[in-house]
Amino acid sequence: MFKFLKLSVPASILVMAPAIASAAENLAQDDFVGISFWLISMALVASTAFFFLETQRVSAKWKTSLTVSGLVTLVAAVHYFYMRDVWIATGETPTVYRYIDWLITVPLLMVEFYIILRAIGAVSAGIFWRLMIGTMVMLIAGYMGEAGYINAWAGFIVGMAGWAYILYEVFAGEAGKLAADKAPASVQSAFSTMRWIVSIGWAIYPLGYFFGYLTGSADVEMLNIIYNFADVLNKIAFGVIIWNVATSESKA
Ligand SMILES: *C/C=C(C)/C=C/C=C(C)/C=C/C1=C(C)CCCC1(C)C
Repeated sequence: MFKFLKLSVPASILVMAPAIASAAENLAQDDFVGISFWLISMALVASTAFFFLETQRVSAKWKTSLTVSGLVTLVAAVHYFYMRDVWIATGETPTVYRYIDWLITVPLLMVEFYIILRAIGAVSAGIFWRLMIGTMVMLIAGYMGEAGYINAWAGFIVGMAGWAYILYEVFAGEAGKLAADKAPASVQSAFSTMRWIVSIGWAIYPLGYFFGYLTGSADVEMLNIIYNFADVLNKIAFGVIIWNVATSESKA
């Protein structure tokens, strides 16, 4: 398994290299949105290599968590290559790629919550399904609203309800209680940072929806830069928090 990872990380980076190189010629010096897409795609590639390689350093029960963190940044890196190209070629917001990315990475981040809890003791499968249902309601409603299948406000309101349900589960529901009661101190602090990311960090996306689509007042450039840095926080920083607890718990 880890021999496979050792080989596959450099191999996957090599496979991505042509796509990385071809876009570089078209990137204008003053295209700061394009530059932010570029920077973040590279940061995501580097994070992926880092999380995968670090699985070798942590104890068995933490390996899955780090692997999932690496999958999140890997999936996002590939989407960022596409989004960067769309932006550079058209100057338009690559909405559909963002949603496809979210549809894969957000459930993986929810799986992460569940795995963290499982690493410290018995958890019910109900937690997993409730987090998953909240995620799906949030994203499907958001996409249907943005793509015009349903009323934009209806999509927003239903999506907000899905997010509220996730927040309820991680703060006050079974997941929240479990972490508060049973977890060692380092896991508790990681869990609490993770849930602040899910509330404050994730709030950036519905704000983008609100200002970008519902009221139409945001400018496209600002919106994309904000989304891009939100992804650094919610994907890379989220992974680093898990890496931190995984390495310190493995030493203990
Ligand atoms: C890595 C990507 C992440 C963490 C994306 C998260 C996306 C959201 C939290 C989106 C939330 C939305 C709502 C709460 C309301 C409806 C519109 C959405 C889908 C933008």
